[in-house]
Amino acid sequence: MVEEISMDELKFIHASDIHLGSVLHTGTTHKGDIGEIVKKATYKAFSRICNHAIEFEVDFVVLSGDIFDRESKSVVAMKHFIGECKRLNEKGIPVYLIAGNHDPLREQVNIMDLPPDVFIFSGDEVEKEDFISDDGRILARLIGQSYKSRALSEKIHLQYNSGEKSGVWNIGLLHTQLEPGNKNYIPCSLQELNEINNIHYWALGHIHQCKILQQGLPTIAYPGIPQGRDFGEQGPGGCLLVNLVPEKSPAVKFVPVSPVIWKRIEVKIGEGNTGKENENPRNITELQELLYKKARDLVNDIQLKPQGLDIPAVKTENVVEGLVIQWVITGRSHIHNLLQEQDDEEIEEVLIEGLKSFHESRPFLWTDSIIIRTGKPLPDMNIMKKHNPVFQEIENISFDILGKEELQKELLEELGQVWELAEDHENINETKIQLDKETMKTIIDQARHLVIEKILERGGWGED
Ligand SMILES: [Mn+2]
Repeated sequence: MVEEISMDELKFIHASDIHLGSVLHTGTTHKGDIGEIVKKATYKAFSRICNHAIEFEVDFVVLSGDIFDRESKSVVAMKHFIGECKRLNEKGIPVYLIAGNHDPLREQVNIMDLPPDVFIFSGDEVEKEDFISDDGRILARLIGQSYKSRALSEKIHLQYNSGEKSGVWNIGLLHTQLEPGNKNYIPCSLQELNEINNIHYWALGHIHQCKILQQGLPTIAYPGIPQGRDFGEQGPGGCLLVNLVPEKSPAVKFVPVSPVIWKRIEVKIGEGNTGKENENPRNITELQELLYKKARDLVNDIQLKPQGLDIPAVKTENVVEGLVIQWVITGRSHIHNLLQEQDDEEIEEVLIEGLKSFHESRPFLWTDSIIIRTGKPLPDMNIMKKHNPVFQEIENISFDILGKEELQKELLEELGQVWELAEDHENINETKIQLDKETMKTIIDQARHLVIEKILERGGWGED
């Protein structure tokens, strides 16, 4: 589709969904150092993006929407943004940005003046802006359109064809959910993007998870949110460093910048873990010790690349200042009965108490919550299945539901109106419980175990 052309190398940073000025939902108001780190996290993440732009001597910075968190851009967020853009401009680095659904242009004028080399694409039509080299040649053409309101339902990408046949890198900025049926955030598909001529790199925004949807020409990528704000935005966030080299595939690297990382950690205890030291705690003290050891490992070995992302990460100094952790304790263990006898909140309080020293370490580790989802030890499932086919049947049904979409929809109806299977993450109904894949699996696993437990309680499982 895209012609190979001989032109200059180009290097730029692609970031999106900065959500400057939004708060991290850490639950409590933190005092002292942790409070400061949390409060400044989104600002710091953006400053680091700009630091890297300067350090890597990029040609320009591309921001694919939702730079701010609210339409009424807070003056503090705006001031920070302007300061950072000035810093880039002084180094000769321009900024190209589109407004997204969280910071649409509306009709209003900006509450503060922007530095000269910050280009905001129009909200009325698709615009093309040339990036020109010091010696006056056009090196790249940036193509984009801003959101004017909270939704953009036209297929604007169909007008992104640059018309240029060769000699110029074409970069498309698009803030989209990338779903053909989605009317709010530009109905669009991967195939449609591939069919637009001459775009070498699609700089997408809106999805908060870093995803390289396609490598080669064109490369299609979401950088994700640089600083997550809750457990829906787990793992290290960052931006993308993109190198466009003639006659080669674009080289894309992940650059971690999040000061704070959210992470849900499953700690599986009990049966099946007996081989591992200390992973079968017999009482609360041993469970405390196990969590302490896990916390220490987490702090000492922080992963700076999102899980499952298959591009290299730029090696940076350790940028993480803190971890916010939700512990989920699972597994079948004899400790289960002991935990059941106690008040959940009291158990949580005592376990969190055992992790308090990590508030002082850097990076800190803050325990948001501890969820206990343990079960009674069960006889060996394989032996049970051999003796009584009903256990095999139970397993088949639960695997069936996890694999078939129709069955999941049926299950949703059975579960009742408090549950919702939202496809559009921006239009989540806050009064409903989201049935994402992970939650669905947890419910089905728990249901399966409950059924098995009940059968066993009623006496025997066909054991001779
Ligand atoms: Mn968005």
